[in-house]
Amino acid sequence: MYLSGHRRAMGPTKPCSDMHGRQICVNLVAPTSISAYRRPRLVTRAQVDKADDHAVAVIGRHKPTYKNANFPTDGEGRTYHLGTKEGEVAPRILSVGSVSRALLLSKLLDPPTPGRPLFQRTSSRGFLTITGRYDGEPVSIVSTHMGQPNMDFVVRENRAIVRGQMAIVRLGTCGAVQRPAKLGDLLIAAHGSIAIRRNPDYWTLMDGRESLLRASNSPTRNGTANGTTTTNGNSGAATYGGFSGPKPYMTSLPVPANPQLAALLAAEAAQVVGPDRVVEGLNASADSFYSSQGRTGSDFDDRNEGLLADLVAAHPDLVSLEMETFQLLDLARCSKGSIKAIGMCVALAERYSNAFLEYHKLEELEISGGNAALRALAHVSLDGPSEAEAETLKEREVQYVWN
Ligand code: R1P
Ligand code: URA
Repeated sequence: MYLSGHRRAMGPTKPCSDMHGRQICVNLVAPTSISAYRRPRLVTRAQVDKADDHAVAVIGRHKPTYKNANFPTDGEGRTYHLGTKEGEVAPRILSVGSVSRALLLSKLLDPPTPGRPLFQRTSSRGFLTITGRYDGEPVSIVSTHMGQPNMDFVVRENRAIVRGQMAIVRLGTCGAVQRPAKLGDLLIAAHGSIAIRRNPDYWTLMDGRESLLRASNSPTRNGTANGTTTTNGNSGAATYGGFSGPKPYMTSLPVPANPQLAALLAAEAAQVVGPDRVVEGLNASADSFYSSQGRTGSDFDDRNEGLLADLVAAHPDLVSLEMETFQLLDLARCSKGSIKAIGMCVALAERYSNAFLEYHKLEELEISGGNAALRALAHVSLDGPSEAEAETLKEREVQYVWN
């Protein structure tokens, strides 16, 4: 017997095991009556099995047992979030934001041999990996979803199952922050990337700060006496009437891109869309699409009205603003030389004019950018596995899905 929840808009529950082998309940997307979620009820095994008959999908259920809490993999060696194992992912990876972009760009891969379709796997967390060849070279396309934590999963879990040096190119969408970057251009993070983070301490400490300000009643550095500062720039504190306090948004120092991959990608992109549609510069990756990218509104107290202007003043070469490139370049920088990485984005929004790209143009540019990125990936030089690693791989008889 299992205790079913009573939350609104949820179907019946089904027992399954969590990563520690404990029984937990998960929701089934199945028809249910209103009375089913008014109060907790006991569900029998038979009812659960019956409910399963109607189930359309159960998302997020992990059947396998994971062993190592430090870096969980299942009995087959599949990673916890991406669900792939050694031999299924190529050392050359194209990371894209959405599943639809991954599927679209998989059409650019070399045609699979009859009877051997491209390798495709979707993990229980919705990460899609497609592996095939481009210009004869094994490549994988991975849908990374949104935000820096998802890029962290993609880079670390793929690093764990791929041998030898890797190359990762992100093809995303972004906002164009200033000219010369224009709507529909391909913006390459050749100058690296900075991170922008909303700083909750600014709001946490606001009450104390405002009383200090009232007491001192004096204007502030980079701000105003009523505390509506929108100061930005490198980490550090703003001063409020002589007292230090945090700023609402923090920016990191730049992390570099791989210069070889950046140059290859820029050349390939220029071939595909023309040099006047390719802009190389600095990227900024924010921890939100809204406040930390300087999008304003009246529902929240965001204190970000001056964010974009401050960013541009501090970084004259800033061209693109999105949400993942920083994490990719930062991990590549910390990968002990084992990952070459670069990011390129289609300018989907012009932040200085408020224009937004039409959908059909985006798809065309995703294809152009995809071709350029795949060509750069296929042709960048990478060191293969060490001799010792190659020997171990042979002994373990790893099967490669692209062979
Ligand atoms: C926000 O809409 C998403 O679009 C951008 C941002 O980085 C964020 O992931 O990239 P993708 O189009 O690759 O998802
Ligand atoms: N993606 C972002 O993160 N920002 C934009 O402005 C457009 C796409």
